[in-house]
Formats: sequence, structure tokens, C-alpha cells
Amino acid sequence: MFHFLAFIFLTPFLSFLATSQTNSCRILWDEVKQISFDSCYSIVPQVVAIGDTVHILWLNSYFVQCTDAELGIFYSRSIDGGNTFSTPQQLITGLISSGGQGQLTVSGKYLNVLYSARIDTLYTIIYGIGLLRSTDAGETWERKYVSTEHWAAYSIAALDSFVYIMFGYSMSNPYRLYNGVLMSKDYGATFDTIALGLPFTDFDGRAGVKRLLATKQGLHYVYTLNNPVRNVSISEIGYLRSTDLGYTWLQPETLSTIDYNHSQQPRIDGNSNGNLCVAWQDHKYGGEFYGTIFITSSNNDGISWSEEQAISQYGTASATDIAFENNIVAVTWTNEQILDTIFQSRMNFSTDGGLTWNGYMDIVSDTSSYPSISLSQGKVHVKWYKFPDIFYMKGNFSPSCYPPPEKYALLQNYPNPFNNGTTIEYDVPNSNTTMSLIIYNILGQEITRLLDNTIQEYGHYQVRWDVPQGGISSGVYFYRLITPTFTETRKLILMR
Ligand SMILES: [Ca+2]
Ligand SMILES: [Ca+2]
Repeated sequence: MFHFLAFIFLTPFLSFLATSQTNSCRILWDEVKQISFDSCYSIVPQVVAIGDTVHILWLNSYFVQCTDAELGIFYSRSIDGGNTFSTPQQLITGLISSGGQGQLTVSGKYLNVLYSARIDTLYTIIYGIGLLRSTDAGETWERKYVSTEHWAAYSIAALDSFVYIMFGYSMSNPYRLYNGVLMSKDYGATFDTIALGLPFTDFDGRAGVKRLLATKQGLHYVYTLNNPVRNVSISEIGYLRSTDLGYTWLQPETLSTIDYNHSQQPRIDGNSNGNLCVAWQDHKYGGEFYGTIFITSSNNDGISWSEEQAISQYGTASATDIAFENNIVAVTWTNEQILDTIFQSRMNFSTDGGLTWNGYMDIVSDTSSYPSISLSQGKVHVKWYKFPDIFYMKGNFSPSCYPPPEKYALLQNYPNPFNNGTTIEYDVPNSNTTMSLIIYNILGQEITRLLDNTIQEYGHYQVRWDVPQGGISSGVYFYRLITPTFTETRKLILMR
């Protein structure tokens, strides 16, 4: 009898859910996992998810119960979509400069962590640009200097085989401060200085405080600048853009409203269609150490920006992170609940590229702070700090968050030409579609299958073709997407 009643009441409820699907976009969370296990403060967490691989980086900072050997930069990864994580690896041992907290980029199996490298010279200590590198998706790491000059490591960005570093430096006689750009074409193995003498962008030289982003359309750099009109001690959000791979930069713009209110901690992310979103902490609606999270978005690769809007509670938000995939933008921050004692990790997300926002929520009910977020293939990955360790959780956006694409599409690969690896994107409008993606040479001979009768749900996909050195030779190749109702072929060029 009980079961019969349950059935009657459940049925209308379920059909109601089904018909209201367009408004029911939500995140379905998994359980919480602990990532680090020591008595040091494990802070400044970063998470980057690419498909089923999840990379987590953090800094062990000084704490009285912690030995010097336990301090440094740490890394852990999952290769099963965030279900299990490796034992933390200590990439750097010892106290590094307070700002040398590191910033992680991932491009295929190539990982680069930028940090401020302490260099002890005969007379003094200077900080140069240090890089931690992995060429096997985080299995093993090497440590190297990109620069042993007294250069401030600001931010790193990667897009396929290109890796960019924005840095600051000084010149004497007359004493001036500038920015410069380093570029690597080989996933961070070697770097060239490609721009010097760029306008200086502020005095906060900590790696990771400013953010560089590389998209198909260009390079984007956000930072804080001293208010050009009011008062030098009030900061606003500055934005620099390059459309020629970082060699030249357009005139800086100010994204936040120029007023008497601090705007700081900018974060930027974008998708491959030229949509960008910048989030920051603003003091327009009150707060002293904490503020309100504001965003602005662009749908034309940074040429113009929407009016700024608040997406958090007023006056108690800090420490932003942002992630952008397809049309979903998610922003996380720390909410101060009770004056400097209880914190919550919060987030808000948009499913239309940052125009409208769902409303903010607590990521976990427990006390937590410094959340970081990454989006990959419809999954959301977050991690946060809860004294004294790092915690992680993944979730799925409900299917209604991702409306199906209108039609099939096979996009041009990028970069193209390429020398190591390239990315191919495509749209699938139907569920349960059998997909093949095949590379042919110019004679029509099959080289490899990136998809081989793979069943895929509707959505927007990316697939990489990594060509090992000494493998196939330079030349023109073709890639063909084959589905039961759609086939298209495009050309790509391998240049070695
Ligand atoms: Ca402002
Ligand atoms: Ca710890």
C-alpha cells in the first residue's frame, strides 16, 4: 500500500520537473575529498581540470607546527575524473618568497607552474622567474629558471604549444618600471623575450595576483592600476590586449568604474568563441578588507565590455576565481560570515556567457575559504582551504544548463599550422550519436583515429591531436568528422 501511494505522488512531481527543465539548471555535487594532509597552512589552492585529469596545486606556508621541510609548492592529480587523487608531490621544498605562490597552466600533457625563484647571489638575494615543468601530465617534474635577472613573475598563460609569461622589471637612469612578455613555442621548453618596455601595471609583483589569458583570438591581461583620476592609493581594474601573439599591445583600458572605491584581485577567463569574463573584488557597496564580487563580460574578444554588475552579497566577499567553458561562466569567492572567524566558499554562475546570473550559493556548508574552480566537459571542479588543508569536490551541471547546439559543426583546428599538437572543436546536436574523427594524409591514407565510432551526447567538444616528434612528417593533412547524418572534412598543416 505504501509503495502504491508513493508512486501516485511521485508521478506528477516528476513530470513537473521535466516540463520546467529550462529553468532547472543546477549543480549536482559529489562528496568532499581531502587532498592535503599535514599541519602546515595549505593555502592558495588552484584546480585545473581537462577532461578526466584534474590537477591541484597549493602552497604550504609557515605554521608553528610545521617543519621547514614541509613548506613549499605541492601538487596532486587525479586521472579518473576526480574520484581518486595521487599522494601530494612536493615540487619545491622550503620557504619561498611570500608572493612566490605559483600559477599553473595546462596544455595537453604539458604543465607549467610559474613562481618567483629565489636566487642567492654573492651580495644579495634577488627573485627571478622560475618554472616547474611536467611533460607527462604531472607524473614527473623538473625545475628551471626562465630568467635569473631580477624580474617579477606576474602571470602565465598557455594555448596549445604557446606559453606566455608577463613579467615586471626595472631600469635605472632614470629609474623606471616596465612590463615585458616572454613567449615559448614549444610548451615552455624554451622562451624568447618578445616585448619589453610595456607600461608598468602596478607595484604588486606577486605571481598569480595579475592574470594573463591566451585565447584563439589574442592575449588578455588584467591587473590593478592606481586610479588615474582620483587618488594614487585607490585601485581600479586595468586591461591590456594583444592581437599579434604578444609582440604589441593595444592601449590599456579600465574595466571597473573609476571612482573612490577600490577594485582589485581581477581574474579572467574566456571561451574559444571570443567571449570573455572578468571578475574582481570591488568596494563600491561597502566592506573594508572584504568587498563585493563584480563582473564584466565581452562577446567580441575584449573590444567592448558590458556594464559592471555585482554577483555576490554586498561587502563580505574576497579572493575570486573564475572558469569559462562554452556558455557557462562560474565565479567563486570567500564570504566572511563572522568578522574574520567563519568563512564560506561561495559561487555564482551564468549559462549565457555572463549576461545573467543564477544567484549565489554556498559550495559547502562547512567553514571554508579560498575556493578555486575549473570547468571541463560539463563538470565543475572546486577546491578550497579549510584549516590546515585542501579539500576538493566535483559536480555535474544538470543537462538543462547546456542546451544542445543547433546543428553539427566541424571547426578549423588551432593552432594551424602547428608543430606538436593541435585542437579540433566540433558540435553535436543529437544524443547518442556515433562519431568518428579521422586524420588522412594528402593521398587519402588514414593516419589515425581521434574518435572511432565513439558514442557521444549532444554538446560542444574539443579533441587534441598530439603528433610525437619523429612521427609523421610535415605537410598537408585532412581531418574528417563522420556521423550517421553529417560528414565534413577540413585541412590542417603540420610544420616541423
Ligand atoms: Ca572602482
Ligand atoms: Ca596542510
